[in-house]
Amino acid sequence: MNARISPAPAQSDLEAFWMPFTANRQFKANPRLLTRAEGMHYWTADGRQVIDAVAGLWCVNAGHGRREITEAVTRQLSVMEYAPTFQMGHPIAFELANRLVAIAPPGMDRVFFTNSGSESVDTALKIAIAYHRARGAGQRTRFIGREKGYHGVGFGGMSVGGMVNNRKFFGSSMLPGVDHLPHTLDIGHNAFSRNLPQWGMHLANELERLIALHDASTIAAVIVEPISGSAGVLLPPVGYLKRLREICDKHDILLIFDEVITGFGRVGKPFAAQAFDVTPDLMTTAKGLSNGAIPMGAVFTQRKVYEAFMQGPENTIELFHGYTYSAHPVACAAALATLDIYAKEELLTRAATLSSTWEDAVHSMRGLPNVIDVRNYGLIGAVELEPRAGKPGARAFDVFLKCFERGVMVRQTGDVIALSPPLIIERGHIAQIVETLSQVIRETA
Ligand code: PXG
Repeated sequence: MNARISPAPAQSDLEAFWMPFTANRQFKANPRLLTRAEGMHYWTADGRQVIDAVAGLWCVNAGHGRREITEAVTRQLSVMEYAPTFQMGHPIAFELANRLVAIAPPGMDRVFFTNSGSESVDTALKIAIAYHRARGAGQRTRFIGREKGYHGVGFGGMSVGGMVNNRKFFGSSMLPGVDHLPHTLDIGHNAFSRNLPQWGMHLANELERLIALHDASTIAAVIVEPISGSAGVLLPPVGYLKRLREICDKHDILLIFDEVITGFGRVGKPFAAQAFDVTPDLMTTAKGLSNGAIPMGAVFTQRKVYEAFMQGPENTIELFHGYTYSAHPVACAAALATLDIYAKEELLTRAATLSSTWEDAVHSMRGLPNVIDVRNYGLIGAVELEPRAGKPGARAFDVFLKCFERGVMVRQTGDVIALSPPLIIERGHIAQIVETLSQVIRETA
């Protein structure tokens, strides 16, 4: 049980908080307030139980209210609430890095800690540029991202990202020299594919075209999400990621996988790199790392990346980058307790065990009114709806609202309903989520 359950604020008390990625006025006129969470569920301020079909925001992979995490955090707070990691260290930071390396793809055995996915992305981009510089290729400063990519909201992540609304309001305040691959969603060819779509591997060859345009000698790294989450679950066609890896290798360009969503069991292996058998040079993570309980992120790198910095006199700082809260002891304690739960309950592979049940359940929504595509992989699902004429996103937003009223929290992005439940989900929960969502889609004109 949570120790503190806040009373619901009065409507007039909602003004001061400028809410992120939210229609503030619409929300504040009709707030949806969560006050307690346990297992697969939230409870609302008015006492309703709501099943969590999105793991908070793709982060609470081990489910809510995990006592082991609460106890680890409480213990750490009482022993040492904070310690710096600039020219100082504390033991559990090193322990956590070692534990993470043990589940990481082969060779990815160095870890840089951050506090969020956005910070992980900006860290990885900076490491990529500095890596090339350290090797005498300081002219390699360009990045290649992808249309519809989401890499957080820092200036770096925004620049390599490809979600138009996240970019257009900020004018030309982007990193220079960024280009974008085409995205891989093609409903014409791939509607209702199960797992990875067969069509579209050739889209990776667009990277060769961009390299020919800019010249490989100017490009530091390619960054993609193995599976795009925020833009509405975009899957990599069979063979696509391997092809990106081959092209990057050929041109000495670093490959960054943004695994903020796909990391920590979402796709049936600890990381998508392992599920797809493609190892990047850098991997950005956050969210499931600490089960969402305490903010934390981590960038994994291949040893060769780290080693490129470990040159020159030993008393030089090799990377002029870091955060006051890098490897915050309380976040480390939360992450260690999270990893213990993942190991004990075999949660990092549970999505693979459940994926065929999950796949059948989400694909049962094919044929419902306005459903133009269903996509799935691991414990990720997406239902794409035909947009209402002239009102993009409105139909899916109505579906999201009605689901919430009926006790199911889903995520809406554009005309897509995205599902990414905690990995502790049971078959009965899957049935409840899909039944409610199906009923609501049927009723939503
Ligand atoms: N990279 C990826 C791939 C992400 O999905 C970030 C970076 C940024 O992480 P932070 O911790 O800075 O938010 C993300 C975040 C959604 C949704 O609705 C997705 C995210 C955040 C909020 C909502 O799909 N992903």
